[in-house]
Amino acid sequence: MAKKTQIKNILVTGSVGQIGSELTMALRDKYGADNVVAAGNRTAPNEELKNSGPFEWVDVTQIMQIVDVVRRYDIDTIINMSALLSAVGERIPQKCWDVNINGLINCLEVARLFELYQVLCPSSIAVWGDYAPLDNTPQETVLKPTTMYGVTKVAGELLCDYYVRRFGVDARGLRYPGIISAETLPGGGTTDYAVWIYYKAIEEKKYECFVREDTRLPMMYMPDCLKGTIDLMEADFSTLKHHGDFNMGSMSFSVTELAANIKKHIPEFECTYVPDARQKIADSWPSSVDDSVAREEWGWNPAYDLDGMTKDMLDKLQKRHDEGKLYG
Ligand code: AKB
Repeated sequence: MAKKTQIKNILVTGSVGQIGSELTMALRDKYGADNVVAAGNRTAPNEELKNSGPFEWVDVTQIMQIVDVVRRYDIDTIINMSALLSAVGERIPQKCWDVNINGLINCLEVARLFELYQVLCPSSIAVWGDYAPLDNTPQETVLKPTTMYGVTKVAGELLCDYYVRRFGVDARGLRYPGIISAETLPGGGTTDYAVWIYYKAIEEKKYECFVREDTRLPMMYMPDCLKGTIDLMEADFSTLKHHGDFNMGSMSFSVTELAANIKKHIPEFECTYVPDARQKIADSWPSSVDDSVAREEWGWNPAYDLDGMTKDMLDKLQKRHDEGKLYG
């Protein structure tokens, strides 16, 4: 079997999720609908995802299910978006480990055995915890997460780097901040409040936020997330000194600032605060990250700021609300 040398046929696991669904559509636009296989496990795909290209059921913890799709579609690149996020991971930590780590090592093993071109698996700001500087968190610093999700993301980064060094597998990853988008709702994360606030502002003109008003976390708008992910996928491997762990910054704001930004468009909007268990998770994460390494090594350069994102989010959600399909 010859080693695959380019991106041609892509498998996106976890394609039904918030990022996976939009990433699949962006990749279908770029690489051709038939060349991007969307895979999900249990949650049904929406009509657009199902009807725009191939869809397969794949449980990433079952390596033979990955092998089967890789063989049938001659896959060269796996984008592993399957993951349990921080809040749900605290409820079922063993399952979080199973999906996030056994699922990832299965993708890496398939890449090694079938000599695939590349595996990309996102990491997260959840890799940090106690002892890391919380402002402008550097690329290289202490990784001591306090959640199972964070533990799996640190282990996942190390696994990717190990497969690069030990087996020559091209494995890449970026530390996503909270991702904000208007298409597919997020599920099970701590940063989900930054998406729900927009939906509720349109629907009810009020939102009860599950973290304190002074909570400040790194965030990013989906178009930047898609662009950054595809740019890293397409970067020349020989220019990369890092592999599975690129810091990726964009914007950073407190909930008070986010609510005030929405109020500029919807003056009657009111946000109230009832912090729950997710506050502790948010408090363990940085407020901003230093992404100079990603900028240097593969040209990372986000386009959106808070004003631009808020306008775009509210325009999109208002249009859907007016058509009676805010939630799809
Ligand atoms: C979460 O909140 O768990 C995720 C993340 C920051 O990785 N959105």
